[in-house]
Amino acid sequence: MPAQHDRLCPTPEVADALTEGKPVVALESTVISHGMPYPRNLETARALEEVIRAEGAIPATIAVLDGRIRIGLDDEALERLATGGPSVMKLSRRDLPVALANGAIGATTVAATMIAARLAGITVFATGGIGGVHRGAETSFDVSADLTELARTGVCVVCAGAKSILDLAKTLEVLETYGVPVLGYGTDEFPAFHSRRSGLPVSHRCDRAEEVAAILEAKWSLGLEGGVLLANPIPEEDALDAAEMEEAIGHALAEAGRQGISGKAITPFLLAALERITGGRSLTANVALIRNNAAVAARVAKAYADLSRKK
Ligand code: PSU
Ligand code: MN
Repeated sequence: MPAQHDRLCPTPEVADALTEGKPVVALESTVISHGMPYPRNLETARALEEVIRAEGAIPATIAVLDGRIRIGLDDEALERLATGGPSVMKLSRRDLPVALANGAIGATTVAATMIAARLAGITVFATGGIGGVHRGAETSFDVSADLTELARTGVCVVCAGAKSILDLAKTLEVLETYGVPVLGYGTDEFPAFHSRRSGLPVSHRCDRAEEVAAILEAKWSLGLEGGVLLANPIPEEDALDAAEMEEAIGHALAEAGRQGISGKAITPFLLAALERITGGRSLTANVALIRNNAAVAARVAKAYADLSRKK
């Protein structure tokens, strides 16, 4: 049963699907408003919903509009998020109450989308890459709230790993400390977003959606709080060369340093810089991997719904 909450506003389709125990996949909106340029962001947002439907699940893109958390967006809402530029707030856990109280328009990060999904009763969420421990965090203390959210909120997040703008080894260490299972989908290695490999192991490999669903069921039936990270590598044909990306990331980080960018602005800044440096190829890869994650998330949501029905 979906939760009732006066700040939550699911579409009738999503509300019905949740009541009937049908598979639903949550999608975030920061990637639309701050992760990709217009019009690719809008095209991608629409395409992700289609991919999820084609797999037999219901998509629910999440954002804050007019003082409410919207679970499932119509095309007009998607367009507002895609074209709003800097007027759209980037909302993580700390920003959610402010945006709601002020009636602002806000795009939810992985952390905030997890919170909203959990409140609505959605268990599977597809994104591109999660936030993590930034390079140099030992002096900047910049660790994304996405990691703390994974520690506390029971949602399965399907991602393509994390970009190596982050320190992936430290990110995995923090996830281990927080007790978050990091499952590799068809891989033993944590993928590095644009490339399939990072050289770092995942905690467990799963080759089928049913295995993932069984782990989710076991974790939550035990009352273990917190999420599960399913790391799904970018398709081989869309992957970019790791050494080339490393060089591009070096340039992007240096540029951020010169301009003194920090805090919540750093991730969007680096994404835009990478796109410029790679002549748009990082964006093409980003679109391909998110689509792939949406399809896998739909399969996991279906497998989990099947398990829940049998209980
Ligand atoms: N990484 C990406 N693309 C993105 C993001 C991260 O490759 O769009 C977004 C996600 O919404 C993620 C957020 O939750 O950035 C992390 O921001 P921060 O590091 O400020 O927590
Ligand atoms: Mn940060």
